Amino acid sequence: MKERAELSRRRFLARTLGATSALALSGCDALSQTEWFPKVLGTGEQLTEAVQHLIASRRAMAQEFTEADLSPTFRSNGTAMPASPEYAALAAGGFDAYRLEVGGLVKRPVSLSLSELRALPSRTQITRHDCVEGWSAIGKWKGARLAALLEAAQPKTQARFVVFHCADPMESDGTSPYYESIDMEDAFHPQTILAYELNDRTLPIPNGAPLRLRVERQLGYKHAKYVMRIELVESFKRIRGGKGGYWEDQGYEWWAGI
Ligand SMILES: Nc1nc2c(c(=O)[nH]1)N[C@H]1C(S)=C(S)[C@@H](COP(=O)(O)O)O[C@H]1N2
Ligand SMILES: [Mo]
Repeated sequence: MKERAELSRRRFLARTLGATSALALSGCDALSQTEWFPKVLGTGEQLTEAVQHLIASRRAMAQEFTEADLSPTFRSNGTAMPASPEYAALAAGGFDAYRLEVGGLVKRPVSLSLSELRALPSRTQITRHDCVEGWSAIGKWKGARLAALLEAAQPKTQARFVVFHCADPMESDGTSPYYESIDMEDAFHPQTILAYELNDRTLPIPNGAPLRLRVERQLGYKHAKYVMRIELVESFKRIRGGKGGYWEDQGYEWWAGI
């Protein structure tokens, strides 16, 4: 039974990830191992009750709402159209040429088109977005589970954080693209998705097309829009300002849990 599930899972991933990755998949057993994840869970056994509570609350689900609760419009904040020629070209082509790159501390770097991302296990959720600037909105998001993507890329044991590199430059000279990061606990949380739909429609450009992060127990600025590349790292030391995000480098908290 277990073997069968594993096989079909493998076939699914092989199909999803294309021929090159399929070759690599067949030669390697690591998919079924996801080595470091059980290790993280396993450490719970040696922890005090207080710490276990903390971990349990970190696994808790963010509140979900119903269609009746949806905000009439989901506003855009921050960048509404990335000011880069590369992004403009992608958008002009309906994002057909878009590929999400996943690299850094992974055993199997992957590169996925939007249709490949749509073929990954998905989740749909109606949640409330809270921005530190003092507004909230309830939206319905559909996207690929980040956990499924990471399982395909196989994080190395040293990987501690997932960094999201975005398309929008934050300086007028076209440099310093927006970026954000989360830890593995949030990365593997069931509500953490790479969304390609908002309110049953293709994700609009002002809300982060073609792909934006939803990390539902964190404040708005953690939800990276226009995600182009995902990098697994052990620390933020060598990344930009070293604080794990564009706003974090300007003094915002890295941990924006709510
Ligand atoms: N790439 C990128 N991601 C971003 C931002 C941004 O300016 N660029 N703004 C952040 C902030 S502060 C918020 S509140 C949300 C806004 O998402 P929305 O435009 O869908 O409302 O995106 C976050 N992610
Ligand atoms: Mo925000």
